[in-house]
Amino acid sequence: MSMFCFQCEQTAKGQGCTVCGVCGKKEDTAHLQDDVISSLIEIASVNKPNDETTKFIIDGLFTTITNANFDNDALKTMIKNPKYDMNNIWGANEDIRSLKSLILFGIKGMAAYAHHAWALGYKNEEVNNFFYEALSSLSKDLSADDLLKLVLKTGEVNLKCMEMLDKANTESYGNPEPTQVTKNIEKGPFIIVTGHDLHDLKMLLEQTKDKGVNIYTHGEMLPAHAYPELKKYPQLKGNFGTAWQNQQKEFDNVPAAILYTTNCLMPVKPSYKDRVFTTAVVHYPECFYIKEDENGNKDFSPVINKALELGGYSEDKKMPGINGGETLTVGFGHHTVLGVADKVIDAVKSGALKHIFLVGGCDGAKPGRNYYTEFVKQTPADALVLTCACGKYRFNDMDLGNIGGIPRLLDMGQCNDAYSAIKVAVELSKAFNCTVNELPLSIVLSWYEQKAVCILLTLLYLGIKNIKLGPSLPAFVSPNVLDILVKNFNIAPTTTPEQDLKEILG
Ligand code: FSO
Ligand code: SF4
Repeated sequence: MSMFCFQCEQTAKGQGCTVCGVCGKKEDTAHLQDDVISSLIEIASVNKPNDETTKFIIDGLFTTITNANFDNDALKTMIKNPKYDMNNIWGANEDIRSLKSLILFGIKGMAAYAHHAWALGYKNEEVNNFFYEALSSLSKDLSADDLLKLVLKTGEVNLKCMEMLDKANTESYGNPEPTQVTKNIEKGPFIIVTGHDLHDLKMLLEQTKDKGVNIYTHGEMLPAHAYPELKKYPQLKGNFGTAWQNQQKEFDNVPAAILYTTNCLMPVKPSYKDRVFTTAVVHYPECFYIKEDENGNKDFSPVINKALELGGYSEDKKMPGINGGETLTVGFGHHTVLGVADKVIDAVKSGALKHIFLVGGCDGAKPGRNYYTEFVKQTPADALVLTCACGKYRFNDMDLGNIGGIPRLLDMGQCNDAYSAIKVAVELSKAFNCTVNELPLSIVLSWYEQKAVCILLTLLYLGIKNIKLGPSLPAFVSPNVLDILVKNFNIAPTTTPEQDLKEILG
């Protein structure tokens, strides 16, 4: 075995990548990523929380998330001695390994959210302190019971972290509002911006004012169109392509510059390598990296100049979604949805609205992921579908109609905007004087990488039961740990859309 990684859904044989990553991560890079984590465990164990160390920890964790950093030189700068021996974790009893993996992968996801909030000047002491507590616990000889408590605490703290990021985004850019987004690309120079970082997008929008360069969002950047302080820029035109796993096909020879602000970055093909730019924790060998200066500013002129040089398409181009739709509607965060809460409550009371589904999470390459398209297609006309994260590209270009003026498909935003779905569910449960589990609400998740792990842990911390999880269960959940999840939360793998809908709707 030359490497070991089982942190994401596409892990080899559903067990672990041991020769090279299915994601394209090579053995040497995998070892360096392990070294980043093992040095962070030591750093967290000996240091008292302070801003400089915390930022180093947050970025180090985020760096090792799936599809973010493939650059050995960049990884080497994040490794400090002494290092904890990760084999103590990977070689431990499988339940201990499983619980420690849930904590480690959960805090990697949470670090991504803390990173985005930090970029906007938002920090939370409890969130920051927990990075130290969780990392140092990985080197301790803790019982399964104690580790299980920390697993649920990861979910609890992640809720605070997502709340902080929601506050950071909405206070900086306003509350998302319903907005139609075109999938058509105008002729002329353009930049594709992918990833989750709204602050990077905002800087780019400022720097492309009157430059004759249009901006298209890609993947998880789509919700940006709904924020008043971002949508006001006329050059923010529309959304390019579908979810991350299609990028090698969709970016092939594209006459545009592409900026990655976060994962999910796939190995970059030679046909578009010269136009890929990365920033923050994203690195790829030989691709131009946009640095941050000491004042937190970034100079995106290399990206802008590349877009001008490439010139874009010579004619307007249609790039419909996977179901043929040419527009998407975004902007149904908690503020908008709770703004029509009375309508939703009346519709439930009158029987016009019988069920709410949250179909959220990541997309990925597995053929079985068309489950989510079929599931949403088959939801009955008296049901709402809330969604967030990149898995929605399987169905977000479909017109599902509306119930009493409320669109049946409500896009709440990025994966971190799972916070919005939680807030809406909690408010509805208060209005109906019941628990979230007693609402006519079902959660169907698709997971891929570690942000989905921390969101799942948050849902479990909240005591939410009957979650259906697909397209496969995490390799790092041992049979005994799964047993605990099934007994306490009745979590279940997705089966077929027909069977799951039948079971949910009785
Ligand atoms: Fe997707 Fe990638 Fe947002 Fe993830 S683009 S898979 S869970 O990074 O973070 O949903
Ligand atoms: Fe394998 Fe996923 Fe790890 Fe990549 S991130 S090496 S695909 S488990």
